Amino acid sequence: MPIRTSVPDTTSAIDRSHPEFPVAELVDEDNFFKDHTPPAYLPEIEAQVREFIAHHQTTGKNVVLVTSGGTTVPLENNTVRFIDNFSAGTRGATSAEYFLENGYAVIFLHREFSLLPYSRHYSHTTNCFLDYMDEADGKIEINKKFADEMLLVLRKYRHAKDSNLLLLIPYTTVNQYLYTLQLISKCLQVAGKKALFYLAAAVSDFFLPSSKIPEHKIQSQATGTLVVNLEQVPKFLRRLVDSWAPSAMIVSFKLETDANILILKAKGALERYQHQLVIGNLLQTRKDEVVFVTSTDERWIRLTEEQKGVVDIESLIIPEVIAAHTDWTERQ
Ligand code: PAZ
Repeated sequence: MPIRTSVPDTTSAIDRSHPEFPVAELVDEDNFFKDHTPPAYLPEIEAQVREFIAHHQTTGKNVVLVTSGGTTVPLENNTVRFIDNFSAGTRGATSAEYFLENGYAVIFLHREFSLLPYSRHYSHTTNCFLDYMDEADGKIEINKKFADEMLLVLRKYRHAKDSNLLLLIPYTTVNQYLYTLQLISKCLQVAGKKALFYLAAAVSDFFLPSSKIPEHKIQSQATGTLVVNLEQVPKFLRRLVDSWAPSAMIVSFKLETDANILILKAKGALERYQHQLVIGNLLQTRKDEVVFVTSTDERWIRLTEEQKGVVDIESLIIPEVIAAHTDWTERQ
């Protein structure tokens, strides 16, 4: 087995439970946008998103916004150091593939350099991409062991690209994420209930406001120890539900590490933000089981022992989410 340094050591972790935070007041969110400048490239993204959505108004496809990967919190403006989280974007990239397979057009808002739909099969794996290739008669070819599966992935990838079904939008910092999420949500308003939000990104709860970020690399000689006072990121889900995307169906994820509080926290999120569905998962078992929590129901989706490590749990999650979207659309 290869050594995986990115897997957190959950057995020796110390429990320092921290309290629940209040929902952000609207003023917190207004202040966030007042105090933080939008990324300079935002108008370019707006043009791409508007064009993509306009195109799918003509194809009649439902459009899903999939958010994926983890946000960073820079500690310096010329960023040498930043706070990050574990998410590689597996959930988001895999889910995007199953949405595409099930007829949706996908806006994929992802952490730059995290996993992408289709290429995820060959990047960030324990194999180097060169391991998928062989040399034969002085020419390069795909290793026969991988060729059939690769052809299937290639076909799906080409179809998504050639039919303009997948729009890749990157972010890195939490500031970029929030500005871009707000922008895409507002652009998606024209799609009404045909728009679906599938918020799988791991968004930082804490950040360093721009007013407190030093311009240059923090000097260790000057500081000795480094004390960083982070502030709470306003919870934007309420704003998303109320005003950025009032006609869309919204699915959020809730990640916990303590199984005893997962359902409680998922229900809490649903009550607070009044959206349609929370998918709960535990860090330790997220690839094998998730729980769907709605205002009336909680239901586990689990891989069987034989399926573990072989089947993507997203192949079970996405059809269920789509069924819920269809059902919800019909009831509106
Ligand atoms: O990227 P990944 O597949 O390793 O992890 C996915 C996940 C656990 C980040 C996602 O399923 C999730 O729960 N996102 C929301 C996290 C949260 O803010 O609670």
